[in-house]
Amino acid sequence: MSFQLKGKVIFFATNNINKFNEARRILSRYKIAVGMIRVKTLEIQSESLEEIAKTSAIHAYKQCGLPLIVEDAGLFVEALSGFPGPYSSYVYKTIGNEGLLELMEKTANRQAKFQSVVAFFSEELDAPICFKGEVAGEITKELRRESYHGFGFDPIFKPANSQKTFAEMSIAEKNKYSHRARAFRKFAKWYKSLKV
Ligand code: ITT
Repeated sequence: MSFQLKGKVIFFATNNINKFNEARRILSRYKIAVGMIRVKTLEIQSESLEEIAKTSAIHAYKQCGLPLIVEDAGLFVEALSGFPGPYSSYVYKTIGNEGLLELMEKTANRQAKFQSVVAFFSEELDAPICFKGEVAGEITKELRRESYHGFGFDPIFKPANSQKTFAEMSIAEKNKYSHRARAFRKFAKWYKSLKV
């Protein structure tokens, strides 16, 4: 496969500036230039983050014809059988962090994980290519967001081997652990390995 892309700007189709800022920091380490575009992403209902990310990437590409990334992420809580998972966005908007903590009030098992799927699509590809990242951790007992940096479920998620929640970390610190950073690093390594 011959790629014309190397050295060009790629685009991250998202409406979430926090996701963009985290990704940009990772990609800059690999000298990959990224721009944010707010095309309308089509989020199908599916149990699979990969299916959601791939469908969104094709949908976004049809609108702008640019080499782009769509990322779909979710929080999977063990004691809730993986809920909210692919429904994280909806659950965050409706019951939010307080609602999730309430659901887990009497739950001793606090194990949870974040997953991220980065889907990249460009004219050189027949189908989007996906890269996955995951981080295990636990749901805290209360909101912890001193000097709040993050977004979404960051105030209630503490990655394993850390004393801090994601919301208590700078972007650089969060990127040492996060699902998103892991997926974007995999993407960056693949992208840098392409032949011109
Ligand atoms: P897009 O426009 O890119 O779709 P989004 O905010 O809807 O942005 P996702 O669908 O990938 O993002 O994520 C679903 C929800 O999961 C999101 O709204 C957050 O509440 C939560 N989430 C994802 N990644 C997170 C992270 O790193 N920290 C905290 N919450 C996160």
